[in-house]
Amino acid sequence: MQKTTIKSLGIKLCFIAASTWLLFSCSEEDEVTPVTNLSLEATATASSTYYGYSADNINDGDTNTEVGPESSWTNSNSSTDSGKLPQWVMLDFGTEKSFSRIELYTSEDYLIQDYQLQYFDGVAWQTIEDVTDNTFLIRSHSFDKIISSKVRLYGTKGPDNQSVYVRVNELEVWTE
Ligand SMILES: [Ca+2]
Repeated sequence: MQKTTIKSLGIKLCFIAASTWLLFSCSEEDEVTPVTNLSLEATATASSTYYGYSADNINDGDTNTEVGPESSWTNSNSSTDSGKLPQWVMLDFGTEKSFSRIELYTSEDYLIQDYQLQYFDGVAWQTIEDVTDNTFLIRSHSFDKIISSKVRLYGTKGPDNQSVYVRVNELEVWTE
């Protein structure tokens, strides 16, 4: 799902009636805030990662939903303590950002089922959305504006055919 980015216009707009050359409006336009996917400038890390997979796949701008190490992140081997659910994958913006929509792309035929989207309030993680029994390959989450420097997906259940692995192919965090 490609979103259009509106370029910021910091220019003075003047409208001139061509027929009379009469200036009837000349005003400073409020700066247009571009709708931005903050994820692309964020750093991605995870609580654990399966061999060959990468947290970097969740914010590389590629919304391919194919299953596999080339396209997604998943937690490490579930037979080890470090790979057991819950597991998380996080985006760190570096500074506080304002956002109100998150788009999740998971893996075809291996949909993440149960997860929370969370933000860091400076002290603790707070839940934005608590999703159970997800059946969407691509799922949109809209909410009241949040200001935070970090967002994470906290995964608690993968697909029925591999419930111990939670898979994320892309996590977009939009300013609006
Ligand atoms: Ca990706």
